[in-house]
Amino acid sequence: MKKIYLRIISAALAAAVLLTGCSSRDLQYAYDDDAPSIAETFKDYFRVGAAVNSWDIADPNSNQCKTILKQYNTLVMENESKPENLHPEEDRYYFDTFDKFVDFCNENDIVARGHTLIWHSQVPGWFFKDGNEDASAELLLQRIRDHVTTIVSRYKGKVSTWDVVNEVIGDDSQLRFSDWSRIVGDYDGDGDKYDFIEEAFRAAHEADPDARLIINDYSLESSSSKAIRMYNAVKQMLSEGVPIDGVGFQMHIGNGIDYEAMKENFKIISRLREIDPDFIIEVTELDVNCYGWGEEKKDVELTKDFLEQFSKTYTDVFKLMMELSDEGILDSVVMWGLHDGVSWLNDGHQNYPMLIDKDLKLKEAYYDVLELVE
Ligand code: 9MR
Repeated sequence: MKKIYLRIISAALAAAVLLTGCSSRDLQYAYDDDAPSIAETFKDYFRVGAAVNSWDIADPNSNQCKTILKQYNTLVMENESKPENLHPEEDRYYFDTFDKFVDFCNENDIVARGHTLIWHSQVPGWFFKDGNEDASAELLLQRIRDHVTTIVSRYKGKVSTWDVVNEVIGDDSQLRFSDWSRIVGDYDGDGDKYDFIEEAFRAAHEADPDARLIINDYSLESSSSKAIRMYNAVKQMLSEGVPIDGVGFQMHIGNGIDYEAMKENFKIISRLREIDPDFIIEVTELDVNCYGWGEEKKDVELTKDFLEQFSKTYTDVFKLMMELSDEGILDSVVMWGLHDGVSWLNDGHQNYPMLIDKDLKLKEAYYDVLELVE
């Protein structure tokens, strides 16, 4: 009789698994003492980190903070170290929040990343103005130098990697037309308009010669024309002695990717090693959007097929990143958010882009990714 009951129970469980797409795995909370750690698992390949906010690390006893300490060995601030937050007015820097973040990282052996020194978004308008007029190229270059020097030298030896410039290549794969490129233009007359970028990298390198300096952008993994444009721009700047150490692939990807195309696009940027043998790639903002870009958003159903695809997307990406690590070109991977509940991709519709769900529970895909490591 007991046996029959057991059979009925296990058949019911199997049916539930089929219907819900959940396996019989016992999913743990990311902060559980006996939960695995993604950073620890991948330690021979690359660091693994997340974008966080000051409130996530404010209370060491919170589940968020325990998750961070358990799961990650590199961190970046999602918004609080951007120009509008660090340098809202010309004569006023606001360092408190970032100081605390950097101290938290340093005290806990976590590699701190700085995001971002120069960007066309989340930047205060004063940079580009001189009274009611546009600032001159000279004035803007001077402001770039002051801004970068002040920030990078304050965190010398404490912030090991900076996204010096962010998203300078546009969707059309041309240098983005922004106030930075418009005003500074081809200041040195050498035929390119990378001058604002060059000034930022040079100032950052002078302020902290040991800091890793990254040029960060999106869609590099999916758009070969953008990857080629990035390759050409960096090649040109390296030939002029601009101290760029690596390219950051943001990797805001969709659920389902063209693996071969992604691999080819990484290869394009890897070829910068022919110019600088130490050139590196970082993955800086990884997440998997459950909705296609521009697609009408109906609440996603977490069907078995959907979850399998989600897991495959993540495992494919991690597989490729492990190969890149084996080639010695990638050593840092950062996820853009701590868990599903706080992702920037929740814009009115619940999204499920991370490996940790909104209750801080580890997802099936998380375990699948960890299984890639023997
Ligand atoms: O996640 C960030 C979100 O909270 C902000 O509202 C947004 C403002 O532009 O920036 C988001 O972070 C972006 C990052 O700084 C650069 N790459 C794209 C990220 C997602 O938009």
